[in-house]
Amino acid sequence: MATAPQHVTLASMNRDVAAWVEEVAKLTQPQKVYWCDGSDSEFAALKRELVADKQLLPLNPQSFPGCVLSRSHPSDVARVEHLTFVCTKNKEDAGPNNHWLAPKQAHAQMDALFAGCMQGRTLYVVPYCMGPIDSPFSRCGVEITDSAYVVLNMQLMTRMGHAALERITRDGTFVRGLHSTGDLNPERRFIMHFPEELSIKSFGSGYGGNALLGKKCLALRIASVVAKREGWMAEHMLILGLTSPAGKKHYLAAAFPSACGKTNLAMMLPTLPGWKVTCLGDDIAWIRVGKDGRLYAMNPETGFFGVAPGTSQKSNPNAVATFARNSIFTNVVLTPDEDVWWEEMGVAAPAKGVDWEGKEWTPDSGRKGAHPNSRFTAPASQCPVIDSDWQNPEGVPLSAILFGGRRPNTIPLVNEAFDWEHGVFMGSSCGSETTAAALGQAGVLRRDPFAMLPFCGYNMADYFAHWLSFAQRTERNKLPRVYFVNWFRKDAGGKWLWPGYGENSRVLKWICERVEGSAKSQRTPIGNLPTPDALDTSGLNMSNGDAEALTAVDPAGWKKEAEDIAAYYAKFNGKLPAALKNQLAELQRRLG
Ligand code: SAT
Ligand code: MN
Repeated sequence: MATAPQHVTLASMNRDVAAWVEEVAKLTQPQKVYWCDGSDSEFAALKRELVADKQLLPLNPQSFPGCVLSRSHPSDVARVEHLTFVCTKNKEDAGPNNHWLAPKQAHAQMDALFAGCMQGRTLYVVPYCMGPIDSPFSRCGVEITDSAYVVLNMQLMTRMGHAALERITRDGTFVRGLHSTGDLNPERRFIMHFPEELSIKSFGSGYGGNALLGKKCLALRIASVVAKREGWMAEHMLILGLTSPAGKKHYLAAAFPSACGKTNLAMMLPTLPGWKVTCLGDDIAWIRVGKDGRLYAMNPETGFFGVAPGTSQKSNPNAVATFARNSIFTNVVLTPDEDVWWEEMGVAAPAKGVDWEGKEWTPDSGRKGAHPNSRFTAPASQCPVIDSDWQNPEGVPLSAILFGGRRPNTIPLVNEAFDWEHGVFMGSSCGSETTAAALGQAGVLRRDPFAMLPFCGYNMADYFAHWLSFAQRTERNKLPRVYFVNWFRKDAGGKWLWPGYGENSRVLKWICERVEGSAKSQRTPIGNLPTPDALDTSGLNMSNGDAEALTAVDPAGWKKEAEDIAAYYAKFNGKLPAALKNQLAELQRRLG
């Protein structure tokens, strides 16, 4: 670990940060305070320490060089939405989409938990920058944490350390994030956001979205509030580049709820010959109107925090290459060769191994070896198809925005919005079956507008209005086209109708050709759908019935869908923008 004189240098760089660190240390009583400089040597040293301390297990240096395995507390495996709060002066500002507490009460409750919680532990000071250090659109934070695991993950996921602290000093402002794993007691676990003071307090969890405060807490919940005020957008979206065989390139952003395949789509290997996908980000996009009037998207992160189960050479070869070195695996199986394994990895299960809870495990034990929400943390720079512009301080111009979710029926494979307002309507009515990424029952349909339900830091009705406002912020023809996609349709027997993964390039191709004005579509009551011949299904051996089911309107299903959206809209108590009410009424009228 770095030596004391260097800490003094970092600590003396910014008086505001130092004063806050001192105040927190007084409250939390750590054994020592360590300022992170973000260097490779610091990362390596910290990893060595944790390995020596048995908090991390080193993996096989031949097959997974520089990689480690972490096991969480068995109760600490996912985001905890019921324990996540937005604390604003007025309850109405947090909206029906957030749990709310008055700031004063929230601070009192949290400070009582933090009092003395770092005794015997190290307090790490983690200055970080979301977005390229040199981008005017980036935002900085400082996370104080007592978890070295969090420090390592922050090092992979953000621009962390010395350069970030310099930028904070230049900016004169930063988001304060205080985190402690506490005693990991689920009864004493809360994630609180104070958007009006630009601060976050998180206690009792070491899990990604609860503990890596730059990610969902800053880059989505806090940033969404700042973005509303400043006229930009903080979105739960991947960003990808799509290049056609003719060499024409378009950038797309896509919002899907957690664990619905954003990482897979973001770095997909297209099956269609001549098409190329390059990746700019897999989870978060900050979007603003550029000088030319188009919407520009930037990924504020530097790594991928992806779901492990289901990630294989077949489903996502680029992810497999990305996490092959210098990565952290959390809650997966350890094999006797000190490799990692998980369900649907595309590799035979080891005859015996150690499961995510650290217990001996065999494939016939009747339980999963890896937790369904087990994760890899890997540097984006190692992605074989990382886009050359992924760190462009201006971001990249978007040609299309996609929304999607897990919908076994009714929702077609791809549907193009008539215009911006219709696209916002599509985003606002996103629904998806729940997954293991959040605690709770998986597999039930819930409305998850813009895939932002767990991440929008203010009243969702105001958020809808903010989205609508972009039609006034630039010329309409400069706005990206909007699409709703659904890779998850099933037939009556429960079989997937669409092969997904690399075959999704067929849908991207249609979208790309629509943007360029060359692909055919048919106007239907629900949107513009591909004509039967417009979607390239060559070589898929799909039955006509299946192809038809994927791109046809199911009027009965859609009437039910519209009713369900109406019921959802009712939650917004008259605050819902009129444009969306009209969109719903128009849809119902078109359905007859
Ligand atoms: O744990 S995270 O919130 O970062 C991942 C996710 O649920 O999207
Ligand atoms: Mn996510």
